[in-house]
Amino acid sequence: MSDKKIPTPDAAQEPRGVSRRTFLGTGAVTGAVLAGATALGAGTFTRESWAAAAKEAKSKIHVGPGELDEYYGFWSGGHQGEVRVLGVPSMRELMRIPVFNVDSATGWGLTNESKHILGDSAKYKNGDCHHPHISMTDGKYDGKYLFINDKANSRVARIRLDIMKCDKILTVPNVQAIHGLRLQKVPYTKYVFANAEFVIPHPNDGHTFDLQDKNSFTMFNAIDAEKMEMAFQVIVDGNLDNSDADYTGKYAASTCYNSEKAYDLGGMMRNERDWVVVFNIPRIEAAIKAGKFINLDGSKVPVVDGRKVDGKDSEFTRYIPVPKNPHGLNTSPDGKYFIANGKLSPTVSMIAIDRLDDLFNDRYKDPREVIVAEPELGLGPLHTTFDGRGNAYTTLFIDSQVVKWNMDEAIRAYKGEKVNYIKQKLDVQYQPGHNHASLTETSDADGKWLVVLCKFSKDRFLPTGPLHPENDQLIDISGDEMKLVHDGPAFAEPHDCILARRDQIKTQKIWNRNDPFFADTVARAKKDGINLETDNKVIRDGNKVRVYMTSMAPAYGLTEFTVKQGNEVTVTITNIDQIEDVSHGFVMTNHGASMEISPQQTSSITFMADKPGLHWYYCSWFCHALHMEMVGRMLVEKA
Ligand code: CUK
Ligand code: CUA
Ligand code: CA
Repeated sequence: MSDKKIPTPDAAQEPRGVSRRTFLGTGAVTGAVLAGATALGAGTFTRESWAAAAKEAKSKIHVGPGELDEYYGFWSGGHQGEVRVLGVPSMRELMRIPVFNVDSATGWGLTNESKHILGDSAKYKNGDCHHPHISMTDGKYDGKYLFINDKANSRVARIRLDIMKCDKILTVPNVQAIHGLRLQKVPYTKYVFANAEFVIPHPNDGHTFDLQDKNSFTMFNAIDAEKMEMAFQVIVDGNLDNSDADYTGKYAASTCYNSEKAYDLGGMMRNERDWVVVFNIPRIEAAIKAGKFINLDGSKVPVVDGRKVDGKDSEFTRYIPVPKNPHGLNTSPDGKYFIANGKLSPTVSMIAIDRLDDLFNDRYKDPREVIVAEPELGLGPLHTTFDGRGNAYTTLFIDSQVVKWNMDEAIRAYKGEKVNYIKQKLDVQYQPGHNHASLTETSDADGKWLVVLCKFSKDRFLPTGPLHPENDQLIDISGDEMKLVHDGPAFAEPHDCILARRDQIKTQKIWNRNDPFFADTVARAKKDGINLETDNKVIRDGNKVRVYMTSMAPAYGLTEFTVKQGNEVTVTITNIDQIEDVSHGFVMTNHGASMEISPQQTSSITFMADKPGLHWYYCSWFCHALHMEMVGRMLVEKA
């Protein structure tokens, strides 16, 4: 592998004279396990061709002042813990939605409303999100919710797309590291499928390090999307990485890279094949309905066992051997295939979904009979996306390329026909993980734009010190040839994104006063006898002081209130402005308190009045010519 010749951009693209291949030294690291990969030319670059391409690209992605983008993009914020909203093709960042993090501007993680949503997990200030997915009806985005996983603290969050705020967070019990997340597509998103990556002992009470024991396992999890409660869990062999669901509502599938259940790197690469595990959702539902389930380690969630016993399959699962440490799992938008991306094998494996009924009815001698093609694409295939015209686009992490290939031709080649299923290889900069084509997860896949999320940006942007941004590249796939049109720096580390047509997302312009987002606060005010839209009052309840006020540009309803040192103060503000875009804020200086109050929203925050003295509070969102003057004072009297 190490002698494979990779064409590199000219010196202008390689200002520090480092080739990307020597830069990562990947040949040396993975050469042994990747032997047998094909080497295909990637095209060559000249200064002129880059300049010409750049000019053409500019005209494609230019969204002029005042014009709107065609697509919403929702980007995972990786281990930064948030979701970012981008416009595509301009790649302009429109909004950030805090989820598994603390956000100073909106007060997420600080306000009572957000802490209520964070629940038990409010104690965690970190998160690691990977996979944002939009709810569907009949295999098309319905624009209602976006779901995202938190690998770091084993959570799944839901974002309401009408207000672009997180409204539910669930910690999945008895597992570690929720990684893969996908939604049921058909008939609608009843379940969020979220798989846990790491094998742990059960009960995990400190009694053992032993992962080979039969009581050490991980689970595939289904969450009721509407209630955001656990629906069921399935014990599996090996571990689980990424998942997807089919277009019949019957099957979901996950990749497993650690069939070895190994503790060490070498061990996890020991087997030539790991597997894709397929879940039969109706059979699991039927077993649970019939009461044939167990509960695990003090949780009430129904659990079924999807492991093999003495080599015999359970009724719930089938294990399809695929090479080697597979990573991404992607359903083609025609509903025909699950595609497992080989990672340590240069191949992807195409599983025919219409053979899964027969697989579950034990009509095949070898479970690999459901595999209809295993095309060789290049080094380090991680994720595949689709244009709806029969082509697939797979990221090659090690080759730093996206390869476009044709699915039907790959199937013909697998049958022995001489056909070159590879259409094009395009260099990306550098080391791509996920890629995502517009509407690819739905039957609407429209083959217009492809976003490629590169893990390394190296020389593509002005240097920012030892920590580099990632590079989210936009590729035009509307023609026969893929064309790179934009480099977009992104902070830690998007992993994945999703694109929806702008007409598929419908947002509210201002808050509805009956919104459940702040219903608890409204209920508490009611108990205090407060009319939130009109009252400016201080309620004293022992050591607790509840301050209610309105806000209307450029003034708070209360500009002075007095508390005693040691009081726990809750400030509740209702923004009675009805004008779109007039958001106010509330910051109590030197108290760590900050929040957003958008038009018709009620927000509240609680802090300790521990310092005697006069303390100013001010509006933090620029709302009016007299925004600086939108202030008030809290007097804290000595105890
Ligand atoms: S994973 Cu990061 S590149 Cu978490 Cu979807 Cu594949
Ligand atoms: Cu209100 Cu600034
Ligand atoms: Ca393995």
